[in-house]
Amino acid sequence: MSRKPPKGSPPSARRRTAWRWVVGLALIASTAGAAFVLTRKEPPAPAPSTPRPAGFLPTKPNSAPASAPAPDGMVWIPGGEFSMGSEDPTTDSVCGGHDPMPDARPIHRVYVDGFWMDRTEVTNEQWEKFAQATGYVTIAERVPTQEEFPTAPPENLVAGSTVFTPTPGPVPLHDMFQWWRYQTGANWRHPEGPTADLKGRGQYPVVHIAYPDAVAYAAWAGKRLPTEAEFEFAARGGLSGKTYVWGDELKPGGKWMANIYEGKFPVQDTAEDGFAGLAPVAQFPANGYGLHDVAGNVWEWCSDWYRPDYYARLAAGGVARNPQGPESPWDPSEPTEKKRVHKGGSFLCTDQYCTRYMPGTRGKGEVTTGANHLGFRCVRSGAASK
Ligand SMILES: [Ca+2]
Ligand SMILES: [Cu+2]
Repeated sequence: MSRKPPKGSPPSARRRTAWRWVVGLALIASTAGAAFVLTRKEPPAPAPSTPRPAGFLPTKPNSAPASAPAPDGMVWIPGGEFSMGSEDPTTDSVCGGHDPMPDARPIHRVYVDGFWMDRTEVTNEQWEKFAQATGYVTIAERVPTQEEFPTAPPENLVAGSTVFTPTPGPVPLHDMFQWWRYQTGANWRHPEGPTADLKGRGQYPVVHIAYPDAVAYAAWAGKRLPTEAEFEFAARGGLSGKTYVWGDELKPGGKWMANIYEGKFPVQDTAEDGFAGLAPVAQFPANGYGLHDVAGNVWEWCSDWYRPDYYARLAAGGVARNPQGPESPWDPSEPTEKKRVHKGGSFLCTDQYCTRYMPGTRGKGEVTTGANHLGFRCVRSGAASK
């Protein structure tokens, strides 16, 4: 097993604060290798108490239609029973790409109630309305205090966020700090740093959003964040066990279906899909449920805590009904960080490094850490479960 850092996610932290100062630590953690630790230290899966499917079974959507007209900008996701997770990448059907993903196995049966989901990622324009209406200040905009970080040198207590920067030439892909930097003054209004602005970017997904920021927006909008199971049910669009949210072919009919990364990672994005970096929302075809960008563009927050062994625990209990995630977070590669699940991958996803734009895969992120490839969308419970 090769040694790899967590794929696709920015360096953790409250690292955002004393980022440069703790980078050394995180670096040790990441080069120690998430994959290595996962395979070595993950507790064995509990013995299944009921027989469970060895692979993907058909999705059985609920037949009940939506009980009300769709809220503005949302679509009805019928809910139902489906198979969640990724194939073992050593088998023919490589759902996880070239990247071993023990945390996305075993494939297990899950049932979710029907719900409404935003058709697109939350945009800058939508976030601006929220910020104007409420005066909400995101975590990336707040100056970290000495109280929060008693041991950090005062000069490191600066507001900012994590920004992707292409490298001048090819680099070994085991060290994400080569292409992630802590950028002073980066936040949703200034995605690449103080000199960047949102002119012409109203329809781009809002980025540099930490988990509590997304929760605050959702509450204001009368919505909530999706659970991981809801996100995956919705992203699969009624299909089962397909590699991509649109099917098994990366480019059906030669057409790109998502904003991901082409060219040599992380040196140059050749933008064959039309976009180097972020794209405005809904530039690619919707999936089977009418959702755009549930693969690629920006990672999206889910409400579940992250644990690598959660799927194994669920699989042991038969069909999991409306799972809400484990009671507490645990990431063996950074055991002191509290992480929640990210889904959907981003404009940085590529077969060369991270294939987690595939629907059965999982991302994770420390809750106060934003980045310029991380956003969210909201859901609203259906009438039945209100
Ligand atoms: Ca792209
Ligand atoms: Cu990725």
